[in-house]
Amino acid sequence: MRSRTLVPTLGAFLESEEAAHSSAPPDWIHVLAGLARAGTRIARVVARTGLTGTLPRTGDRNVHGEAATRIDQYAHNAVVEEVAADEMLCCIVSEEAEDLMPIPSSHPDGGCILALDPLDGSSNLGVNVPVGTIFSLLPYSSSDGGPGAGLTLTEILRPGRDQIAAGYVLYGAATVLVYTSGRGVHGFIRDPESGEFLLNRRDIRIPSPSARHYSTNEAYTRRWNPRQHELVRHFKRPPPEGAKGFSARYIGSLVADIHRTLLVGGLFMYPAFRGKPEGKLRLMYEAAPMGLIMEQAGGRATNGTEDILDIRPRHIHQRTPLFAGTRELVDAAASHLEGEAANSE
Ligand code: AHM
Ligand code: MG
Repeated sequence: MRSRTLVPTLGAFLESEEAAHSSAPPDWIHVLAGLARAGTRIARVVARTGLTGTLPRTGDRNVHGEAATRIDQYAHNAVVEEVAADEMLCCIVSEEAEDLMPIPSSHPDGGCILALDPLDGSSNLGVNVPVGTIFSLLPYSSSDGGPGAGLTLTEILRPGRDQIAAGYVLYGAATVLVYTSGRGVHGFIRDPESGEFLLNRRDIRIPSPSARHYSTNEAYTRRWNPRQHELVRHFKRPPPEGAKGFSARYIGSLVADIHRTLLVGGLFMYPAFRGKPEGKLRLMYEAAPMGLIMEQAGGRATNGTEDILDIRPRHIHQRTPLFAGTRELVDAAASHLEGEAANSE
């Protein structure tokens, strides 16, 4: 039997593997450690929502000194508190903050941007469905240079390909942390007894052959364009003799849907449709980090046709359609969707 003490903690893994092998700036491990601490705090509050409703009675105050009133705001505050002192960060982009949040004590010569969805899918909490925190770390180097120069938005609106690291914390039956810094994807489970995140999966690869799952909200079918219709019709066709047909899976909570897709394979889709011409999910702190995770695990992510990681955001809260998962399924979707503009309603 494998002794538990031999399983590396997140801290030990970061010290040994990241410091030795990653091309990310060495200090980034402090940011990840801060995100793990915030994840622990958020997990505790998420677990109590059944008792307290979605209003945590923590007495915490938000960045403006106001009492925290919503669990998403609590999650945002928890992350900011845990990472803000890190000299590596010059600003935070958060789903919970309309504007860019500069960090006054930032590294004077540049630093990094943390893009963040503090608590994605929180509307699911009332029914005990898993939710998650999504993060993305991008480099920032001010071309105007130096302290007091102010943050230059064009330096912040970087394509996902520039990410130094990305990942998520999933608050489910277990609290799971998954990250990549461009050298594979690693997964940790939080041990409720020791409070440590323990290495559970090193170098995660989307399995091949993968599960034949498609994952989308089919209630929007009537608003899809003809190519999206045809794609899903294709998945529903009877498989050739001896082959396995498709099955559907959709939780409606991005981190949980992506985590399943990462571990067993399949195709997650949140397309654009009539009424949501850019889809729903946010590019900088939802789609791009999941795109890097997928690519590092041997999968792919697109907006239907174009690689998510190649898209440069026009503004910090930009939305995008997202197709992510097993590479061959994402590719198949892209060939079905090619030219969809010409066919859309
Ligand atoms: P949120 O940012 O308001 O929490 O919404 C994001 C969530 C994702 O977790 C999920 O993939 C998607 O919304 C589900 O949307 P829909 O209910 O339209 O299927
Ligand atoms: Mg969200």
